[in-house]
Amino acid sequence: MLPSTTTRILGSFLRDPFKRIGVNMSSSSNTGTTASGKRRKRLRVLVDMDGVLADFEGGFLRKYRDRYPDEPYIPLEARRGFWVSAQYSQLRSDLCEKAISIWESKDFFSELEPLPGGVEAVKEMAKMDNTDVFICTSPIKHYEHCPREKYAWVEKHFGHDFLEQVILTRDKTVVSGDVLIDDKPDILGVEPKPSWEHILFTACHNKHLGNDCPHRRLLSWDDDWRAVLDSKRK
Ligand code: DGP
Ligand code: MG
Repeated sequence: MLPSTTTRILGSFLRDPFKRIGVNMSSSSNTGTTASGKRRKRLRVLVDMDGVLADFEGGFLRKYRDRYPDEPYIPLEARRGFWVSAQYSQLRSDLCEKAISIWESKDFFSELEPLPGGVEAVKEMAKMDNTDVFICTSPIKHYEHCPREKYAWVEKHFGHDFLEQVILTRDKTVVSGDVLIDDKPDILGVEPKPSWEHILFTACHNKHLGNDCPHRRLLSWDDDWRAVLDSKRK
């Protein structure tokens, strides 16, 4: 009898052998073929999760107010700066820890609501010719719940197979891609020249940034993300 892991792996391969082979071959060469038989480079799109697909800010504020109803809070219109804890600590120093306690709690990441249109857009991208899509997300360092719940969130909204497309990293500069759609204004890491163009996804904490921010923007998933992808195919 085969050991159960072998049976499971064999089972998933037999369910969809051609898709898996096709994905692996095309990804490794990073090329596709046009109707005229010419080789064409595949586009690799990296999509951030918190603040782009999952409503981190809305989920945080709701749970913070539920847990600390008598404490002051920052409405979403007044959010400034990427780090939520930094702004809460400016409001009152002890609120920093209270803010952190919210996203370190069990079920915080798995219960985040999807941001409007994001899941649909990524599903559409993933079906486009010559396009590989990955969800590229930084887990918090308090790892008890966050990494598992991020996978659970992707499975719930995209299905089990899409777990193949998840990249968990604290340093997105070392991940290669053509484009990274992300709400963090400054994405820094060990690689000074990442391969991707950063498209800044508008969020409550970054919408006031003007010329300080050099990146092209996606205002929401209603904005023309298809045109952004097309601009990178040329
Ligand atoms: P990403 O969206 O991949 O850039 O991930 C950033 C994570 O950091 C996301 O889970 C939101 C979270 N975050 C937001 N504000 C703070 C903060 O003040 N402190 C910490 N530790 N994490 C924060
Ligand atoms: Mg983000």
